[in-house]
Amino acid sequence: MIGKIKGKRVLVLGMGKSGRAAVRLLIKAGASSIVANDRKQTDLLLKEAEEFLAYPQVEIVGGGHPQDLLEGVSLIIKSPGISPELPFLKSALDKGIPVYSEIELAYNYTQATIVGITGTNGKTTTTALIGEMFHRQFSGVHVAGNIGFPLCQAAMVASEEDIIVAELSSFQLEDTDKFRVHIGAVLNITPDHLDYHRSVENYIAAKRKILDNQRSDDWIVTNWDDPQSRRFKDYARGKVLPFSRKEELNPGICIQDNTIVINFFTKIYHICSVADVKICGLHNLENALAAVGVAWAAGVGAENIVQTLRSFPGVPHRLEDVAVLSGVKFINDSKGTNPDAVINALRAVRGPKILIAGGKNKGGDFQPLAKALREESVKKLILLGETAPLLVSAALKEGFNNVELVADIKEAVLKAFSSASSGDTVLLSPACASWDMFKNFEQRGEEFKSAVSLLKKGLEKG
Ligand code: UMA
Repeated sequence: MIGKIKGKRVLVLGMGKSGRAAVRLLIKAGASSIVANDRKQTDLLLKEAEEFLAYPQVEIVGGGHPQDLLEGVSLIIKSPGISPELPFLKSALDKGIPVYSEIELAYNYTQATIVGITGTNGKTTTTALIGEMFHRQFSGVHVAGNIGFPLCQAAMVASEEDIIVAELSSFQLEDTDKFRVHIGAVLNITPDHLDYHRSVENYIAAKRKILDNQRSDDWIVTNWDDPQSRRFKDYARGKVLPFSRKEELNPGICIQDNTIVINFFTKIYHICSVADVKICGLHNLENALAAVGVAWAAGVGAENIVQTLRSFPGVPHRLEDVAVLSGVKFINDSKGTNPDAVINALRAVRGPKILIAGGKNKGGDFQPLAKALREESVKKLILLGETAPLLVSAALKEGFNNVELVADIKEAVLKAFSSASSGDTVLLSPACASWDMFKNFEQRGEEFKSAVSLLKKGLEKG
């Protein structure tokens, strides 16, 4: 348990978005001294953490994680992306210094109600969708977490009456202790981040921490069609509200006669037709069902739920329409960072496709994706990044040999366009993390969009 911050010496590990937000919160909470530590070189770090130079209690230490930094430290706040295998963290634990994630620090500080969404795929879309539904119904709604706005940042501005809708990654959940969500959602669980968690079991255990500390009047909304998510009901301490697009459930959110229905024992609410949901694809229908469950459990009215489902366009870098050039459609799905996400994207996009994939390896199995290539009308596979050779051999094993390797996104776009015919779709959906070639998935998606826009200009010039 973190407990009182006042008077403590706290080390914040990693000075990315979440680390910097944690330092801000610690300053506000009255920590006596704060060590802002990152492996980045000190001169670069000083530029990025410049805002803290005005605070004498903050010591900025770059260039690595030397052991002597642990002297006198009461606790460590770890940035989510930092590997738990880091020797510095092991030494801290040996010395009895507790390590918590940035979301635990946020929880320790805030009195606001937290609604949390986890799962392997669809978290960002569902979090944003729930955020929209809540915004229509309540004032004081903050959308935060893995979606890109650190929970500590939201915690600092949220009042007791406010609601924080938080996207929660396994990295964030792993180092929690007292963190509690009033309403949680589990969208689906397939192997991901195995390089970080080392085993599927550890990955699932981290996700399952969303249930820890829930009380009998809390809720867990979980995907009944997904075996791993279904199992969460066995560990639930609060009320379980399952959702399914395949089975009729009561209690539960399901589809009856093409209508989204909430069944809660004797109460039945017909929400809207499946066709009213603006975001496309079966995986997005599941995200919509989860959002309906969370919103209903929170007390959002049916009209606000329906209006949002009808108008919500999706989030950037998730099946984002970019352009149509000479009849060829370009879609940016840069956030498709594991094989399952890409299979979902391929299913959601109709017609022949040219897939651009590859990036940093997270230890996933590419064989199911390779198998789906032909089934989902992929004409050609264009590969880049660290995993390109692995993807080539997975594709060849399935007898798919229309594969081409490229050096960067710009070349990928040009090659894809020259191989495409009118009516085809060029889909960037990498199945891998971006960190081998880009700062993050957003940068990868933006480079894709710029390359498409350059191509457009070239075509216009003739
Ligand atoms: N660092 C060290 N030592 C190390 C490793 C890294 O000091 O051994 C430093 C780096 O130099 C860098 C900092 O740690 O300065 C980066 O920390 P971070 O990777 O935790 O990144 P943040 O900028 O804090 O962003 C994090 C999340 N990043 C990850 O989980 C990898 C963001 O999720 C999140 O939006 C943000 O906090 C706010 O909550 C991104 C993500 O890719 C989108 N998430 C994964 C995913 O969705 O698959 C889980």
